[in-house]
Amino acid sequence: MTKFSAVLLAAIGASFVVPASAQFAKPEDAIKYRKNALFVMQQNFGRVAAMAGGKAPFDAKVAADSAAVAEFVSNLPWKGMGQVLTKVTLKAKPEIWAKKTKFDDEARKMQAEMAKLSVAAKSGNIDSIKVAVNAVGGTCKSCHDDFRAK
Ligand code: ASC
Repeated sequence: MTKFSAVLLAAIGASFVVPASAQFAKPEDAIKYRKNALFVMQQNFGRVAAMAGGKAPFDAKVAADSAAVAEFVSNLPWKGMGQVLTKVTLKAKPEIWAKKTKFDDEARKMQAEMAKLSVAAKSGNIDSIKVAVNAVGGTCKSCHDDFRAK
């Protein structure tokens, strides 16, 4: 390995240990990041929820794949919650940052239920999927009631 590539590799390695707070070039990027992650999660969860609610035909493979994506993406939005921006109107209420422990707890509960949904979807059992979809939906609603502006 040349000295140059060693230095390059070290720099690449270092870029993965930058703290979450330094991850975004500008606050707007953090907002875009969390919104887009929540959007991708909702699209995938919504697809499974539609099947569970009889609004879409049940396709076990699509359900399992979608639930797996929703589970993975459910880990992502929270790194983008570091910033409070006052100059733009957000659906995210200031209470998120005032009651961050409660917010984080609600986020964790959602992730836990989303992981259970992913397991249920892999099993292909529509009844288990229905139960898990309702549990996830409950955690979405609870957090929105507390922390999302209407
Ligand atoms: C969804 C979605 C939500 C939740 C919520 C559950 O699909 O976009 O915000 O489920 O409606 O009550």
